Order: sequence, then C-alpha cells, then structure tokens
Amino acid sequence: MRTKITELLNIKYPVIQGGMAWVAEAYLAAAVTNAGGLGLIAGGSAPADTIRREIRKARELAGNKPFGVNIMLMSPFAEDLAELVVEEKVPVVTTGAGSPGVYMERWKTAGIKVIPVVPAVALAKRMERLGADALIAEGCEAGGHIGELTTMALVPQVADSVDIPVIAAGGIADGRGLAASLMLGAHGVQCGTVFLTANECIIHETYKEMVLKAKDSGTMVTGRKSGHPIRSLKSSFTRRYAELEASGEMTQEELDALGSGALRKAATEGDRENGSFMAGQIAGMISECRPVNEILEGMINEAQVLLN
Ligand code: TUI
Repeated sequence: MRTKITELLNIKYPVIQGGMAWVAEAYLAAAVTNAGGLGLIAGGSAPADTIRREIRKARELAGNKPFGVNIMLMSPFAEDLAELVVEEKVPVVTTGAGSPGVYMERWKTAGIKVIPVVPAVALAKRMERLGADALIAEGCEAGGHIGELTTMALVPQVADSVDIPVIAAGGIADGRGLAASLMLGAHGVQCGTVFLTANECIIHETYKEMVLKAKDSGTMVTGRKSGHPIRSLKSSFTRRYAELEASGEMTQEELDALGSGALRKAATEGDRENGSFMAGQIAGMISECRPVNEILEGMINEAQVLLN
C-alpha cells in the first residue's frame, strides 16, 4: 500500500505509532518499524539522556530502518530533546501539545522530517508555512492531550487547507479506520491505543487489562477547564481528579504535576487508584493482545479489501 506517507518516510505501510509518554520506548518502536510501519519513541517528560539511550536501543533493534521521536512540547526538557534529535540524526520528529515553530528551522537544516500534531486548521496552515513535511491531524477521540474537533470533521478540513500529506489520528485501530482515513483525504494513520495491548508493549499488565475491558464509553476527559484536556480510561483517579478540578482547591501547576505523575504510575506500576490510564475512545473495540506485526498486517489487509 503506497501513499505519499510511505514515500516520504520510506516505509512499507502508511501506519505510524503514537508517541505515548511512558509507553512508547525502543522495544515497541522497533517492533512497529520492523513490521513495516513507523515506530516512535516518546520523549514524554523524560530527560535527554534517557531518550538518547532509547534511540540507540531502537537503532540496534531496527537496524537502519526509519523510526521517529515524539517531542511533547510541554516537557521541561523539550529544548534538550530538540537538540538531541539533531545530534543523534533521528530521521523523523513528531511533536505534540504545542507549536514547534521555534525548532523548525534547526530540524529542517539537519534534514529531519518534521511532522507536527495539529488539532485545528489554523495551526496546520502555520506549520506548512514553516516547512513541516507532513501533519498529523488528531481528533478528540484520541487518548492523552486532545483538541476540540473530532477526527471525522478535522481530517478533511486539514486535508483541504494544506498541500503537504496528512496523517489521521484519533479513533483508528483497524482496516476500516485506515480505509476511512484515506477516504477523508489522509495519506496515512497514526494509532496509539491499539498498540497499548501489543505483545511488544512494555506497560504494566493491569493497563492492558483495563484497555481490553473498556467499553465504548469507557474513557473520559479531565482538564477541559484548565485548557489541558486529557482523555483517559475512567477510574477512581479520573473521578477524583475531576472533583479536585471542579473544587478549585489546586493550582494548575499542581493539577498538571498530579496528571503527569499519574501516567507513570499507570504505565509502570499499574496503580489503579492513582494512575492515569490514557487511552482513546477506540479502546472499546480492542479485545485481545496481539503481536505488532499481526496488528499491522490485519489492518492493511482489511483496508485493501475495503478499498478494492
Ligand atoms: O500530545 C498529545 N498527547 C499527549 S501529550 C501528553 S503528556 C501531558 N501531560 C500533562 C499535560 C499535558 C500533556 C499526553 N498525551 N497529542 C498531540 C496533540 N497535540 N494533541 C493536541 C495537540 C496540540 C494542542 C495544541 C497541538 C498543538 C497545539 O497548539 C496550541 C498552539 O500553540 O497553537
């Protein structure tokens, strides 16, 4: 299946793996890359040395096949990671949770392919003007930090407003989602939630169980009031967080710190009480753990049949 995205990134399938903080490390990224997609290492809120080790590990596991690093722009280490990807000659960088404008020229000069996540048309146009190679249009069905628009409404509007290729994200976990995205004007997809239950994903078993058990309405959004909306699986933590938020007892910084610490507790400890188990609305459709290559090949084969 060749599209502008497989051409741009030199990959077999137009599927990239989301840069999920505390989840997307070298082993998962290399598995996705080795299966023909584009694996990503998440910078999250980790310091540069941690991510340098992951980059080198992924290179060992994936040879010279391409992979990327996601830089979460709200990270206190975003500037360090921006420099790190240049030093380590990472071929592809995706960004999230902000505008990467200040880093764009540096990355383009270094020959890095830059693919910002955009939640709206205005930012999409701005990123194209600054030299982005492609865009990820992520709808609010996605897990983690989200914008306002749904994938169905966002993708065709972004596709109409730019000339660079668009990757659809949010609510996509099978061949139907891939085929539909191509119909909406995208040239590829980014998936996160479906990779949470991949055999090669290193998160705690409890996290995987929670995704497998989730129903269609098993996620909720916290942080809307503060301007940092985050989608995660409903849990005692999300309910408590929502109450704290509504009460106005905590500052935004305190709430953000609570949120990012909680993601680590979910991914590494499977802490049901204090963890924030970020996942997208498509979690309700995910009912088994599978190896990454089966996930990818199943998705491609199903999409081919539908598109034919
Ligand atoms: O970034 C994500 N998903 C994430 S980041 C994250 S970690 C986090 N922890 C605490 C608070 C906030 C984040 C968990 N999940 N997805 C990509 C994404 N980017 N979704 C939405 C956006 C976005 C939002 C606003 C991108 C740009 C943007 O621009 C605002 C501006 O500056 O114009």
